[in-house]
Amino acid sequence: MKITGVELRRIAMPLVSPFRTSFGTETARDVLLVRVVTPEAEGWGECVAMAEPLYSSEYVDGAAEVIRRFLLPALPPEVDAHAVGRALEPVKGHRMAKAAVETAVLDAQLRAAGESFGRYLGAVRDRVPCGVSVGIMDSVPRLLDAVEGYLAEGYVRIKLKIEPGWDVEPVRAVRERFGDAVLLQVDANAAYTLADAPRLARLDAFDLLLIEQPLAHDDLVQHARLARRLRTPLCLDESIESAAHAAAAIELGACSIVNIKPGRVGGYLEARRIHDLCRAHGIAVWCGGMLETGLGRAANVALAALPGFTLPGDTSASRRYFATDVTEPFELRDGHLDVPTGPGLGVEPLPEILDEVTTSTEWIPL
Ligand code: OSB
Ligand code: MG
Repeated sequence: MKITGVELRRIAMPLVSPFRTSFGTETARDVLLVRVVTPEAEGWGECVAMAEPLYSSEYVDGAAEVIRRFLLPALPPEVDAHAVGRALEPVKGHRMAKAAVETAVLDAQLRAAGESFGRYLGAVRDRVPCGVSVGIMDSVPRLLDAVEGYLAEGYVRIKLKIEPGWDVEPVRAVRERFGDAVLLQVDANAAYTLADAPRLARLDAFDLLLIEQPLAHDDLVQHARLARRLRTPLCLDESIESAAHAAAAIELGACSIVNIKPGRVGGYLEARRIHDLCRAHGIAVWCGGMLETGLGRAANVALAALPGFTLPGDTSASRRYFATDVTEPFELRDGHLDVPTGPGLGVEPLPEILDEVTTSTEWIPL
């Protein structure tokens, strides 16, 4: 495919409620969308970088800059999704920026070929079970109300965000109120150190599916030490930036479960490699999220339909995040989302809504 040009579009998406994690509070998503235009088709890629470099070192202004200044100029005249990864290899890091470009090219390529993301990636299911990530709240009663609402909507698994001072008590309260049958897990976003091992071991009493990323992103060795001191399975998110990181984590015994976020690892092709590697090693994976709009969500849901995704993902319905999504909303049916079947992402941005939320556009001819 020959790319005519690329549009970088920024949209502002208010969240339905503030989302607090150990690294900060989000009240709106500032999203960078990449639209690749070719003579045959257009493709969309949603960049998952957040406004500030708190979850990882990437941030949305930086991603836009690296895309316009280094990534687009590195693309060869003829591209497909695999060629994008190879061409961008010399640029170190910036995986969220690279993922957005590769996803847009893959979407254009698949739309031109009439093939869906799910089919291309190797989906084996037509719908996926959905969990929900519940932020840190001001009080335990507020948390219980939020969890009650999500369970009533049909979510099949609850993830509680935790941090020092908000861990054992909220977990105990949710277990006491909703019982042992609820699939429950926690995510610390790197807020602890190995010195907190005794505190984290107290979570063993609550039969959690997993503890996600308790320690720093660059500390696989200490995660391996911690894993040996906990009964609850350890899952890594921030630490896994590539298949090579996943291989190292598995070899070290730093985790027994991996949260795969395509944006964090440089795209859906690398995400699939991680899935394949984990599957071969008996490591369960699930699909994480970065508060995506319907565009990013469509591809995540397709990925989550691969055979190794044996745990429910953070692939929640549109209304968990936004009053109005930029695509037709993803809606929960019986705790599941349907995998889109149309060409490419299988969803389209709704032009009027997209225009309403757009804060800037930039056209870059190639
Ligand atoms: O650590 O999984 C995380 C959202 C933003 C950044 C990091 C994380 C999250 C979530 C929400 O937990 C996942 C989602 O529902 O999209
Ligand atoms: Mg996480």
